[in-house]
Amino acid sequence: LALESELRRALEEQDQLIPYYQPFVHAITGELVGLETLVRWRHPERGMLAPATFLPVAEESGLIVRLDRYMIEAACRQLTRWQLSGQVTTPLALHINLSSSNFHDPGFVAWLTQLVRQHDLQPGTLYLEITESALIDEPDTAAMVMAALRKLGVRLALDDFGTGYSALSYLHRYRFDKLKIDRAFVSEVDSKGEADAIVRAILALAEALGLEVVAEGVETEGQLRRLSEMGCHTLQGFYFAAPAPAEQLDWSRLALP
Ligand code: G
Ligand code: G
Ligand code: NA
Ligand code: MN
Repeated sequence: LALESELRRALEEQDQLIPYYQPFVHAITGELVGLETLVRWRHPERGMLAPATFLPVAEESGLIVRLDRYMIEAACRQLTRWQLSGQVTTPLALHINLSSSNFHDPGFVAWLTQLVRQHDLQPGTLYLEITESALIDEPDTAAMVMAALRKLGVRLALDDFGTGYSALSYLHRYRFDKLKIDRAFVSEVDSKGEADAIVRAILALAEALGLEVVAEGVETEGQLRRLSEMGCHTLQGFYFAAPAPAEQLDWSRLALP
């Protein structure tokens, strides 16, 4: 309960919830092609908190809806700053995690429409990451909201792909733009033959369905090489950069072997 009221307060201030950004890197050119926004809470007494410590409370209390809006707004403002400072001159995929609670929030689409206009966001800039479990509760509402988002030029990424219990039925039922291959597979690419086979199958599926792909959790040069050989060219993971606050982001071409 203490954490809940503290989170409520944090949402009203500007310096407690901090967006961290983790790059997506092009496997061949080393260029930064996208960013995932991940929330951190700089708690005045408890120190820096990871999402796992407070997202459950945010979900249970319903505060997650405000938290997600807070993060979307913060990321859009940051993108504008980067564009004004000349750090971002080419299209960049800005990813934000979206909890399923937003699908039940009747004001969400109107709110986002307003934000897209206000920031003059070009279609294909903003991606919302959704997990399969987010689609389970109210599938029809989710489908309606997703269709409205796509009309706005907001894209949808299926997060943690391959770990849910019915991944393929979700691809069939909903229209996504991008798949994020779960790091459970990526971490074993280059060491276990089965993981290679699964990643190959996911890439073939994505190509057939016209979906973009990001491999998450890339930690080694070997994984980078393997993924690149397989034709998976957008990579995210500690090998390139950990999530970091905006001012610590390294915009230089990330070194590749
Ligand atoms: O950064 P880290 O690995 O600790 O993130 C853990 C999880 O928290 C991720 O799976 C991510 O989906 C979730 N998460 C991080 N930031 C946000 C956010 O702003 N909104 C929502 N809904 N989930 C987030
Ligand atoms: O569920 P989601 O995929 O959104 O979670 C992203 C989480 O993965 C973040 O908490 C982030 O800190 C973490 N992460 C990012 N890159 C790596 C990596 O290379 N290895 C591991 N183990 N975790 C990573
Ligand atoms: Na995510
Ligand atoms: Mn993921």
